Parts: sequence; C-alpha cells; structure tokens
Amino acid sequence: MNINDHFSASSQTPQSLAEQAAQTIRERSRIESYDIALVLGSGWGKAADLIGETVSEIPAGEIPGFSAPAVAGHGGTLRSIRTPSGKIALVLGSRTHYYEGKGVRAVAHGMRTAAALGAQTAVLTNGCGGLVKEWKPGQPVLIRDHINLTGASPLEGATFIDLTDLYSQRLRNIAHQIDPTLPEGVYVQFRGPHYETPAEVQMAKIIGGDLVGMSTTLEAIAAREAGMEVLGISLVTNLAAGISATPLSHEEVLAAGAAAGPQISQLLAQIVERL
Ligand code: 8IG
Repeated sequence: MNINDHFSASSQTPQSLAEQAAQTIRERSRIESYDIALVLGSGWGKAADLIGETVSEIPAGEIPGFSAPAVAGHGGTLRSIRTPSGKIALVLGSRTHYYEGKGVRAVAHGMRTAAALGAQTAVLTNGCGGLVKEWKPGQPVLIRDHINLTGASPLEGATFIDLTDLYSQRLRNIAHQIDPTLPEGVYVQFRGPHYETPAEVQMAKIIGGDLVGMSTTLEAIAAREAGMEVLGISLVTNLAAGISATPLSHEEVLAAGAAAGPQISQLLAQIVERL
C-alpha cells in the first residue's frame, strides 16, 4: 500500500491513524507517554542534540502515516529524547510540507501523533525569510502570531477552533526568561515551494508580516485542535526576496543554519528544559 493511501482511506480518521502511529512509537521506543513534541525545521537539524539523551530513534518511513523526507537538510527520523529533568520529547526531524502535495492530513499527522502520545506542548521551529532589515541570517525569532496564506486548514468539518494566543504568551515568556533579547514576529506562510517575488514580500509586510516561510501554521492549528500549547521559533536564514540585494538559494539557508547552530541549540535546550 502506498503511504498516501493511509490518508485517502475514507474509513480512517486522522485521529485513528495518529493512534496507530502512536502505538507503533510506544512499542518501538518502550516509552508510554510523552511530554513535548519538537519539530526541527531548516537549520535546526542539530539543535536537538543538547536537549538530552536519545533513547530511541525510528526511521519515519516505518511509522504509519509518516514518510521519508524529500528535501536535503530535513532529517528523516522520529527520536525520543529524555531531558535531564526526565521529560520525554518526541523530536520530529521529518516535517511534511504542504507544498509536497500530500494534503493537510499528512502535514498535521506529526502533531496528532504527538498528542496521541500525551504531549501537551508543541515546539515548532522553522527556517524562514526575514522582512526586518535588522534581523541578520542566523537570528532566532519567537513567533507571536501567524497569517496563513495557504488557503488550507488541517481541520475538517465544522471544527471552529479559537486561535487567539495560538502561540502561547506563557511559553513566549519562558523563552524570554532565557533570552530577553529574542525578538517576536508575525510569521506568514506561503504555499511554496518557490520563494516569494519581491512584490509578494512587500504584500506580506503590508499585511503585518515579519517572517515568510512554507511551514508551521497548519501544524500549529492542528496542535491547538489536539489540545497542545504551542511555541513557535523561526530562524531567519535569509532576508526575504527584495529585502536584500542577492537572490535566495537553498545553500544559503543551510549555511546560515550551520553558522547559528551552537547558539540556537543552547537556546532550544534551555527552553525545552523549562517547559
Ligand atoms: I529557509 O525566504 C526559508 N524558507 N517562503 N521564503 C519562504 N520560505 C522560506 C524562505 C523565504 N527562507
């Protein structure tokens, strides 16, 4: 059976597939319950290494509903990490992007699986373009709110979910206790996978955006629906198109992530330990 068939099988609800995935993870990791879901975006690949001890690592393709990653720089495993204080984090190194065309169920599946494992907090990281000139590549930014320009929602049916304080003020306060200088911004999700035109970047700015990217908003909504509290952290890996003089490249993105690695790794570890 093709992995996509998991999502098109009409008898299967997203929640029941997430339950199946959760059961597989429990059996393989021998951990019954999790506390935190952590998604590693572009540039954040190594940032989980300081969080704690990896007690289990499962290739994404071996868990129902997950698939191996399509993009270089996006790791393909689900890791279980025990923090020094004994919390258990499920580290999703393989995010499914909306632009892959697998549908919103595939995008939301990681959050639903983490929730099925008991996780009450979702930490969503990403690499993105910055609209604020003062934010150089390598700058981490807390997501304060988002604008979802994909036209999609992970929710099905008349599921009216309040998104006031989607990016929890309480969790942003915790991050600010660790680094009071962390700026906050509004993340605008475009569908991608192309980067924006300069005109689209100007539009994002005019409607209130500070960051542009291709992920996070649909996962955040799914996490909230599943009852989790959400923290979003972006790593500005490039100035958005037209903000800087040079064109964008995926190599630039990877290089900025590598350069910022040690600082954001420490930041993430400290935040996770205090959640
Ligand atoms: I990394 O400039 C990264 N992801 N949409 N625009 C969009 N996504 C991104 C960008 C960017 N940089």
